[in-house]
Amino acid sequence: MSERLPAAGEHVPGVCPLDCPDACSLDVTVSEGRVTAVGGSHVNPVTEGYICSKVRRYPEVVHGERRVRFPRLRVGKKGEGKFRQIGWDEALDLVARKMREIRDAHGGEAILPVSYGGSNGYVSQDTTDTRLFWRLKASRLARNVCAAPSGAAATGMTGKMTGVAMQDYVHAKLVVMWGVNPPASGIHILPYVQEAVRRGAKLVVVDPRRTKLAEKADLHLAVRPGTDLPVALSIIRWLFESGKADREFLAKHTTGAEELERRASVWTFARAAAEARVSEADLERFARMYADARPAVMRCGWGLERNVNGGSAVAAVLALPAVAGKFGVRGGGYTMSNSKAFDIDALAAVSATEPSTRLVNMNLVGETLLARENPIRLLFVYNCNALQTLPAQAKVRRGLEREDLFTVVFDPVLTDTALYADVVLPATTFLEREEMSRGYGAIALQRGRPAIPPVGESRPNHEVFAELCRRTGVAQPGDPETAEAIVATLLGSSRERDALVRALETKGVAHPNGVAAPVQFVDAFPKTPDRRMRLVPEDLEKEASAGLYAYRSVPGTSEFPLALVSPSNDKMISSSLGELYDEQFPVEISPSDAVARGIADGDTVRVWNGQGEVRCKAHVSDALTPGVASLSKGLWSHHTLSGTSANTLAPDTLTDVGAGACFNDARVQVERAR
Ligand SMILES: Nc1nc2c(c(=O)[nH]1)N[C@H]1C(S)=C(S)[C@@H](COP(=O)(O)OP(=O)(O)OC[C@H]3O[C@@H](n4cnc5c(=O)[nH]c(N)nc54)[C@H](O)[C@@H]3O)O[C@H]1N2
Ligand SMILES: Nc1nc2c(c(=O)[nH]1)N[C@H]1C(S)=C(S)[C@@H](COP(=O)(O)OP(=O)(O)OC[C@H]3O[C@@H](n4cnc5c(=O)[nH]c(N)nc54)[C@H](O)[C@@H]3O)O[C@H]1N2
Ligand SMILES: [Mo]
Repeated sequence: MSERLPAAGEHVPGVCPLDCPDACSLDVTVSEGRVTAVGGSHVNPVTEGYICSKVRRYPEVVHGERRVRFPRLRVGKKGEGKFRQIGWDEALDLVARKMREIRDAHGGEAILPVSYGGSNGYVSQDTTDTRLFWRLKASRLARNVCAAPSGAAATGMTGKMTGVAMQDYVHAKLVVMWGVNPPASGIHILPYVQEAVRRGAKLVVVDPRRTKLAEKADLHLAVRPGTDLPVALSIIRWLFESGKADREFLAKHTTGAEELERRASVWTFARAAAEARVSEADLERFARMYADARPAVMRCGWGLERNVNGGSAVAAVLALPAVAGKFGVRGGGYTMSNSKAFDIDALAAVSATEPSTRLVNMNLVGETLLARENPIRLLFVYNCNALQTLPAQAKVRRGLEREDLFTVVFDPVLTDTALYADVVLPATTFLEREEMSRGYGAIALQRGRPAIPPVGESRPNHEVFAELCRRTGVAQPGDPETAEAIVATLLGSSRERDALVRALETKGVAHPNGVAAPVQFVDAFPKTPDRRMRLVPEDLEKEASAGLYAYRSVPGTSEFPLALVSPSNDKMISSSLGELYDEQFPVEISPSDAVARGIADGDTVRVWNGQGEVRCKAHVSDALTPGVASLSKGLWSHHTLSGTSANTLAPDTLTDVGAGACFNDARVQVERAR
C-alpha cells in the first residue's frame, strides 16, 4: 500500500463512499501526511468538479479532536467515555476471546453485529466482516433502517431497474421531486433540474416542508407526512378514468394494471386531498401536468418511505410513469435507487455460507438488546452510530448501558455510541484506505486509493475483520483478505468484469454496459424474468398484511397532534461530521402551531411523546405546514439541551412492506419549557 502514497502537496484522485446518492469523484490535496483539502473532480461525470460543503470539511474529521487514534479499553461507567489506550494485539485478543467464549457457552446468536452506511464502499462492508459473523454463526442483521420499503417496492416491481441518470433531467418537460430534498441530500442533481427549468420544464415538489426546491416549484404539494399513497393513487385513478392511461404500454410491458386500477378507483381527488390536507384543485392540476408532459421524470426520494404506508407509497409513485406512459424516451421515467445498476454481487467476497441464525431487524436493536430470552451478550458496532440513528433511542441507550453486554465499537470517530463501548477500535477513513464504490444516484463505479497513511494506529475494516477471523479460528486458506483480492473477487462476479476493469484502469470510472445514462425501457429494463414491470407484485401483496396499496390512516392523537419529520440537514451525513458542529439544532414549527402554544422563535421548548422528550430551541418557520414539525436526523447528544434527539421520539414500528423504519410516524406535542 505504502508505495502508492502520494508526495507532499500532491493532488490525488479519490471517491467519496459516504452515504449519499452522488458518489463524487474527488481531488484530494495532501501535505506532509495530512489531508489539507478535498474537492471534486470530473472523473464521475455528475460531480462536475465540485462537491458539497460537508465533505469539503472532511479533513477536519480525519485530523479532528474526536478522531480515534488508537484502541481503547473502558475504565469508567458505560456512557461516560472514560478509556485507556491499549495496543491492537491486546484489543484484538480480548475481542476474539470474548467472541469465542460467548459462542462456545451460549451459541453464536448471542453475538450481534450492527452496521450500516458509514461507508457505502464495496470493500469496507460485507466482505471479511460478514465472513467473520457468518462463520461464527452470529445473529444476522436486517439492514432495514433505510431504503427497506423503497427497496422492497423497487425490487418487487422491477428487480431494481436502473433509473434515469441525473444528466438526462435536462431533457424533461416536467420534473417531479417526490419526498426528496437534494439541496441537502445530494446536490449534484440540482444543476440538471435547474437547466431543465431554464429550458421551460415545470417543477413539482411533493414534501410536507417548503424546502428551497419547493420555493422554486410551479406546484408544491405540502402533503401531510405518510399520505403519499392516496395522493399517488388518486392520480392513477384519474389517469385511468380520463382515458389518459397508456393502455398499450401497460398491456405490453406490465402485469397487474387492472388490479392497480381497481385498487386506485376509490381514491377520488376529494378523498385523497382530505387525507393529505392539500387542495383538490392542486391534485388535479398535478395530474394534468403529469399526463400532458413528455418527457416527464420523477425523482422518488426516501422521505415518503419512512412511515407505515411507506412501501405502498413508493410502489404507487413508481407505478405512475407506467400508467401515464412516461418511459421509453430520454428524460422520461423515474429515478429511485441505482444501487443495483451494476451486476456486481456485493456479497461475492464474503466467501462463506450464510447461516440460518436469528435475523434481527435493525430498527429493533433496542428491543433486542433488552430482551431477556436468548440475550445478546456481545454487540459489535461498525459503520454505524447506532445510538443516534436507530429508532426508539431510549431503548437503544438502555441496551447499551447493560453491564452484562460486551460492546465493541469500530469507528474512525469517537461517536456517542462509542462512549458506551467496552473496546473502541480505530478505523481508517476512506482517505486512508483502498475502496471501490458506486453511487446509488450516480450510475458510476470508481476505485478509491489511500491519500495519506492511516492516522494514528487506525486500520481499515477489511484488515481488522480478517484478523478477527484468524484470532477466532474461523479463517480459511484462500479467503480473499487484501483489498486487491476483495476487489478482484467482486469484479469477477460481474458478467462484464473485463470491461469494468478496463474502464476503471483507463478512465477511473465505469458505467454498466458502458452506458452512463440509460433510457428506461430502451437500454434498461425491469430485471424480472419476463422484463415486465409488476404493478401488484405477488410477494409484496403477501407481505402487506392488508394487501399492497391498502392505506392506513396516519397516526396522531389529540395528545400528540404534531407529525415530527426528521429529514437530512446540509451539515451532516446522517450523524457523520456531527462532531464538527457545536451549535444546537432547533425543532422547526409552523407559525400557527407556535402561536397556539405561546412559543416564539428562539424559545426553549420541550418536544415529547410517550417514548420520551427532547429539549431544544424552537425555530418558527412558515416553511412548515401547520401540524408538521421538523427536527434533523443524525443529531448528536451535544446538539440538543436534553442530549436526546428525534430518534427518542421515533417509534420502532415497521412499514407495511420491507419492514423499514417509521421515523416520520413520530407524533409529538410541543410546549414552552418552563
Ligand atoms: N430520526 C431519524 N433517524 C434516521 C433517519 C431519519 O430519517 N430520521 N434516517 C436514517 C438513514 S436514512 C440512515 S441511512 C441511517 C444511517 O445511520 P448510520 O449508518 O449510523 O449513519 P452515520 O450516522 O453516518 O454513521 C456511520 C458511522 O460510520 C463511521 N464510519 C465511516 N467510515 C467508516 C469506516 O471505513 N469504517 C468504520 N468502521 N466506520 C466508518 C462514521 O464515522 C459514522 O460514525 O440513519 C437513519 N436515522
Ligand atoms: N446532507 C446530507 N445528505 C444526505 C444524508 C444526510 O443525512 N445529510 N443522508 C443520506 C441518506 S442516508 C439518504 S437515505 C438520503 C435521503 O435523502 P432524501 O430522500 O432527500 O431524504 P430525507 O432528507 O430523509 O427526506 C427528504 C424530504 O422528504 C420529506 N418528507 C418527510 N416525510 C415525508 C412524507 O411522508 N412524504 C413526502 N412526500 N415527503 C416527506 C422531508 O421533509 C424532506 O424534505 O440522503 C443522503 N444524503
Ligand atoms: Mo439512508
